Amino acid sequence: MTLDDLGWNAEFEREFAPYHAEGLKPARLIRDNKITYGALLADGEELEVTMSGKVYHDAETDAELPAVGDWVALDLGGEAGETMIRARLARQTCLSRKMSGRSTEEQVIAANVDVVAVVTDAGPDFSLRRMERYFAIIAKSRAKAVVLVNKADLFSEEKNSGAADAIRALNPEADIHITSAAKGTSLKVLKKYLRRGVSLTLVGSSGVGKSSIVNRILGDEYQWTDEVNETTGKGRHSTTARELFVLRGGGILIDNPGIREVHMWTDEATLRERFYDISELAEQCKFHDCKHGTDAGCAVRAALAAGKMNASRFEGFQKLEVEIEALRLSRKKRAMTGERVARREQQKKARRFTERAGRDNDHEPRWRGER
Ligand SMILES: Nc1nc2c(ncn2[C@@H]2O[C@H](COP(=O)(O)OP(=O)(O)OP(=O)(O)O)[C@@H](O)[C@H]2O)c(=O)[nH]1
Ligand SMILES: [Mg+2]
Ligand SMILES: [Zn+2]
Repeated sequence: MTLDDLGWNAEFEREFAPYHAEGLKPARLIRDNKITYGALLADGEELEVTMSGKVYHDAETDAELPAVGDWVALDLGGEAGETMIRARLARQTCLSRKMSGRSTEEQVIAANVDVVAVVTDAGPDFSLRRMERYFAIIAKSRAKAVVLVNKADLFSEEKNSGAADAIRALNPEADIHITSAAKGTSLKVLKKYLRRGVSLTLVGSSGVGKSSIVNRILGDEYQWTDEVNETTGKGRHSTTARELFVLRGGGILIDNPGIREVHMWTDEATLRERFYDISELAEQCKFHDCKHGTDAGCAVRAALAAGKMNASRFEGFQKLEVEIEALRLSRKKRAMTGERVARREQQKKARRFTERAGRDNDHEPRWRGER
């Protein structure tokens, strides 16, 4: 493997020159482990890395922190044997979305991507309004827009082509393909984009088949996907961190966790508040730790069955704990990095103090002598 296989180019090379002089190594981030990152080096070696305090401090917003797809300068001989991200190269493209609500913060979905493939289906996931939003963020990213109307095996040909036509009408510049990850139909069209050094990322709602498509292309069950959830009719959450795969035949695939309507950058109370009615209902469930799935005496499912509750609201409620967990992890990452910085500052201070004390001692006899 070479850097070019990972998407390296002359522009990155130029920007990296000063880091090269410092003995730092270029690497591409392939996984966000929340506290650490997975990084891929030119020789194909994969390392677990942490960001330096400087990188953390220089980032004025979360969006400026390293993200999957970013090129970084690594210090392989960091203190205590840690491999450190010393700098992040400028993003040539960047797929991100604005946080909803008051916050103006941006969340990076994938950095340095050439093609963004939005995965949807002609059935329950189909929404032209949501597709509009995807097209808007892709346009901003400067990547090429592709749409995969997946799960074609589940719907009639008319329904699939009707969905594709409606999407095409929204954005004539986008490439629209009808696919089935289950049957392996039409996934070869993706090969057309996946040339050496080209990065393609898959986005879309949870359960539309992004990981299944990645699996198909990788040709093995690299990623875990679950059977369809009997309550929601969707696949259970499987992808939790973004993952970048370098294909043997050339090209780079970036899988993503499903993009939820509820964003995870708000606070826990606000997240819970949105579903206070369901939370109250849940208190009437027979079991205290009811998962509202197959547990007996579930008040939430009873309300759902009685048509007293909107199914999509229930789905949102079910994802709530996942959202909250994600929120906690991102907080923890910030806190831990903060602690790391604080510890280092303390060490520096201690060192300065010792040095000064040493200097004072040196001076002491002379000072006495002068007196
Ligand atoms: N019938 C049919 N089922 C599919 C197809 N593609 C995926 N599935 C099923 O849909 C479910 C969800 O698929 P995943 O690939 O995990 O979906 P995902 O988009 O990666 O979901 P998240 O990781 O949660 O965002 C699984 O049970 C898949 O087997 C398809 O083309 N046809
Ligand atoms: Mg997935
Ligand atoms: Zn319940």
